[in-house]
Order: sequence, then C-alpha cells, then structure tokens
Amino acid sequence: MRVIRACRELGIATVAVYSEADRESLHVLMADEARLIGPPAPAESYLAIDRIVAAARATGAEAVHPGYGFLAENAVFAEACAAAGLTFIGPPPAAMRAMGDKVAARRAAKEAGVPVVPGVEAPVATDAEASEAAARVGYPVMIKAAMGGGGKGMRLVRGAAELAGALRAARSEAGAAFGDTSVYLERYVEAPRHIEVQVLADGHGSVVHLGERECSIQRRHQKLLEESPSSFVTPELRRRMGEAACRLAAAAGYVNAGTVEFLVDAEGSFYFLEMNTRLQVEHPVTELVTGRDLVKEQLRIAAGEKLGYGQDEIVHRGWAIECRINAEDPSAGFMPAPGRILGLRTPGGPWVRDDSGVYAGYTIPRHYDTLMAKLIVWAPDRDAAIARMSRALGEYHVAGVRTTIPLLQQIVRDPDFIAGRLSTHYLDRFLREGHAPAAGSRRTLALIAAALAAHEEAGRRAPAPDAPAASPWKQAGRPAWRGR
Ligand code: MV4
Repeated sequence: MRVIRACRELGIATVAVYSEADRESLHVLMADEARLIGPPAPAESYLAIDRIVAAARATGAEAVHPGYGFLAENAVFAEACAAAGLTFIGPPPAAMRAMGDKVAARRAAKEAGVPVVPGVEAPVATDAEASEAAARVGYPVMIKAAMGGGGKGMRLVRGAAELAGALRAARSEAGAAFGDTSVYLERYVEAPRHIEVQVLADGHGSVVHLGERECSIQRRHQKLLEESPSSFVTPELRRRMGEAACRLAAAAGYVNAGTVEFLVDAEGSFYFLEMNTRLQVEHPVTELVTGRDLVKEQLRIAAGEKLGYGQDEIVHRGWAIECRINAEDPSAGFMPAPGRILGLRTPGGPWVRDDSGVYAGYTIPRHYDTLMAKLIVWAPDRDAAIARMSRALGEYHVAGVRTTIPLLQQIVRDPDFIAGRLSTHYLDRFLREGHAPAAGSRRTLALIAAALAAHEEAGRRAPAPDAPAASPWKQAGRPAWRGR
C-alpha cells in the first residue's frame, strides 16, 4: 500500500503479487495489476524468488520493491532481480551481505570509527575460546548468532558457570533459525535505549542521515510504538550518531534507504548494534519530522538520480509518534487474533495518518503477522503529539477482532512514557505492573453493566415524582413491556 501510493503520485504503474490467502487484501485491490504467486505458505509464495521474478517478467515490470518483510534483506533475491533485468529497489547485494553477517558488520563499524560494544572480532569456535573472550570482555556478556539479528539465538550470560550451557542453546537456536551455528559475544549493556538512525545514500557517493527514531518500546523484539526525535537525544548526540551512521553506510558501499541501530546507555554512550538494509515499518515518523517521502527517495535513488541535497538541508520539525495496531490480545500474552473485521471507524483530523491494510468486512488471514495498521501523528512538540495520539487512538474503533489499541492508549497515558523514562525494559515492566487490560476487566465491565441494569430497573418501577410526562410520540415508540 505504501509503495503503491508513492508510485501512483509519480505516475508509475504497479503490479501487486499475492498468495491465495491474500486475494482480498487491500494492496491487491489497490494496485494497477495483481498476480497470484502461490499458496499461503510463504515458502511457496512470498519467499519463492523464482515465482516473484516470473510475475515481474510476465507483466513487463521494470523494477521490484521488496517491501519490509520476507525477501527485503535477501541478497539472493536482489541478485535474481538483477539477473532478470529488473531494478531491485534496495541496496547492492554486497552491502546486504556485509551487514547480514553481524560479525562482519561489527568489524566494518569498528573500521569506520563507529563505536561498538566491547566484544570479539570473529565468531567463537570453541567453549575455551568463548570462555577466554568472556573473561577478557567482562561479564555479563551477550551471546549472539553471527547470521542472526532481531534477537533469535541470543543468550545473556551473567557468569562463567552459565557460559557452556548458554553457548549450546544459542548455537542450536541459531542453527535451526538461520542454518548457521556461528555465534559471537559482546559485553552486555544494561537497560539501554534502542535508537536507530535513518540514512539515505545515492549511487553517486552522497550519504545523509534523517535523524533518529526512538524504538525502545518493544516486546520480544516486536516494536509497539516509535517516535522521532528521541527525547533523550540532544542536537550534539544526534550529530555524532548521524555522522557515525553515514560513515558506516559509506564504508559499506551502501545505496538506498537504510537504518543503523544503536544501543544507547544512560550516560549517552552509543554502540552500533546492526544495520537494517531495508525500509522499516516505522519509517513514517521520520517522514513526518523531515517532510521527506522515503519511498519516493528509494525510487529516485534506484533510478540512478542524485540525492540533490546535503546534510544541512535536512531540517527536523516537531514530533511524530507511531503506534502499531496489531490483531493481538495483549491480555492473553499477545496471542494473534485474526478474523473478520465487522466494523471499522478510523481516526482523522489534523496531522493524523492511518497507514492501514484492512477494511470493514476484511478477514485478517491467520498465515501472516498481525500488523493491521499504523497510526502516526505529528505535532509541534512531544506533549502535543502524545495528546494527539491519545485522541486519535480514542477515535479508532475495530469490531470483530481484538487489537493492541487499549494497551497503546494506556502507554500514552503512562507517567513514565510521558516523562520519556524509556529503555528496552520499559514494556516488560509496564506489563508486570499490571496496567494492561486484564482478563479481569471483562468481569468488572459485566458487574458495572449489571449494576446499571438494576439501577434502571429500579427507576422504572418508581419513577421520580416530578418526572415530566413523555411526549405521545415517545410513548408510542416505547416497547409495550416498558409500561408494565
Ligand atoms: C544487546 C543488548 C545488550 N547488550 N547487546 C536485541 C536484538 C538484537 N538485535 C540485539 N539485541 C540486544 N543486544 C548487548 N551487547 C540488548 C539487546 C536487546 C534489545 C535491543 C534492542 C531493542 C530491544 C532489545 C530487547 C532486549 C535486548
């Protein structure tokens, strides 16, 4: 939907690909053309490189935008597009590979003068090597999958006694998830913030950054709410993190839109984490504070155009917040809640953007992730943006499926969130403290409803002595049983 919108404004025709589970999806209805590529199982449709390339060839497409899921960071897919004469709207395969290998990315960052967490320069081959490295780096340490990312195959180790077991667990998880058991280790940063920098690089050697996004509010590496700027980042820190991100992008031969992730500790020290070689879900907050359309920039860069502006022409104005509206039940451990949307009323008004993929009557398929819509607001300052988000969430009504809306509403009203007291532990603590809509609240609602019904019943039996008589029209309209 996001890509189709940018293309349409540029007069570029679009072809959507879809699986059997997505026949009714909005992107299929919205694109100029649509091609069925296979059954619901991703391996046979959205991950089937040959089928997607064949659909592109058959429709005469000139370029492929990989979106932000499935094959978006797959170098083999980028190469297959190029081999078929299609422009891949993303970075060169070599840059994707360099950043996909987390140990190589760490090395590249270090060589580019980007701070990294103290750790190893190569995967740890044996338990003895890991033990020696951990002692040198200092406990606690984090074991990570070399070909991983996003938290899979990651283990926190507090002391030497836990190391061997954690290594075994991390290797086996990495092997199952990435087909590669290589792991490395770093010193563990306690309760950091997760702050990422948006970069744009053209094919002519220009790289700029578009400031940061604060993404600390997440659960099991799924973000729920993002904002730009970060209330923690000063202009000076923004400049230093931005320059570091640009240095890494330039060193990696990066072209197109990309994101450099950092951990930031309470003292304001920042450490390179990984680079995402795609457009990200949370890109709209950057668009709203910089006024730049990131998808149009991707299309222009892929077409070989120059950025045409320098770092000093990027201006940051106001504050933007994004909430992810997922079909999940936060009171049941965020269990996916796919199903049919029976009713939908979406927010509007000034500076409110609803990037949605659903409509009333649509059935959210159970095959894919639960993201339904992203609600993004802009305001001149953070307090006004929070008030606007709360207002917009209040206008958002979804009937038929459970959503994260009530939880998001509680977060934007939480004193810690309002004060900007954030870290990657924020949401776990918030949920532990019992702010989330509990199953018990349904019982409370039932009790309130019963009390109201009893109150109404009592009022009916004994009308107030001075109550005005209802008009004849009202009396005629009332069901007969009420006159009992
Ligand atoms: C860390 C860390 C603390 N210290 N590395 C999680 C996802 C993966 N990309 C890296 N992650 C982390 N790496 C060191 N040396 C804490 C995390 C982490 C985290 C990072 C970003 C956002 C949310 C997170 C939640 C838990 C742990």
